[in-house]
Amino acid sequence: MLTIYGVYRSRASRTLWLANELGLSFEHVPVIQHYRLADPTAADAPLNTRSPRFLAVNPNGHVPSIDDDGVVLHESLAINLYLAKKHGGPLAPANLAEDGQMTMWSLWAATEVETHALNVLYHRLGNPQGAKDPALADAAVAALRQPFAVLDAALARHGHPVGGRFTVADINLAEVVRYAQAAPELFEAAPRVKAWLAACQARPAFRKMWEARDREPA
Ligand SMILES: N[C@@H](CCC(=O)N[C@@H](CS)C(=O)NCC(=O)O)C(=O)O
Repeated sequence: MLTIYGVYRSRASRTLWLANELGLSFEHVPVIQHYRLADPTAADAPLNTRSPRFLAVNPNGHVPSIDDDGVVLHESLAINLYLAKKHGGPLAPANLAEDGQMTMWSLWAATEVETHALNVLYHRLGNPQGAKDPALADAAVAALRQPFAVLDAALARHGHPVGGRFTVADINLAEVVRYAQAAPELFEAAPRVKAWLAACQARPAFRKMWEARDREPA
């Protein structure tokens, strides 16, 4: 049995989307970020990233985590690579070269894009008024121009980052690039990235994840 820990409004969305793509049945345990609660230690607090019961699963205190018949994994992008490879099919690497490319793009998303993209999200959209720093958002947009050009060029070659088809690499990349959507100027300058992300987000498995996310309290 596969258990996925983490609310939809977290990086667990990546794994929940992938699980939908693969048609997996799973138990969803909606662990919420502790900082979204007034008192995460209160007796009646919902299961959160500081709950002892969750820390026993992931001592890092972050979501997502999975327990796949005793295989306990953390790190959203690594979880997705593992599940794709375990279940095979078109989402998974067809050979070692594709495996390397999928790992490369996933690490690229985490190291070259994610921090800047989150700064765009928080400082243009997510943070409350007064905690938004427009200069920080603009600096993040500037830092993302080069990675967006790199991804745009890769998509120009094959339509997808790996193998000329939709794979787990698309999911891992799309879920990180999504955070920068509050900067339309980045997407106007990288039209293939814009079209590719729209196609990723039009997939029924993404829509199913997003609708469940919308049903969760903000
Ligand atoms: N690199 C990790 C980051 C995990 C992470 O920071 N998750 C956030 C939610 S999106 C979290 O659990 N925050 C709650 C906390 O730090 O208590 C991954 O990709 O899984």
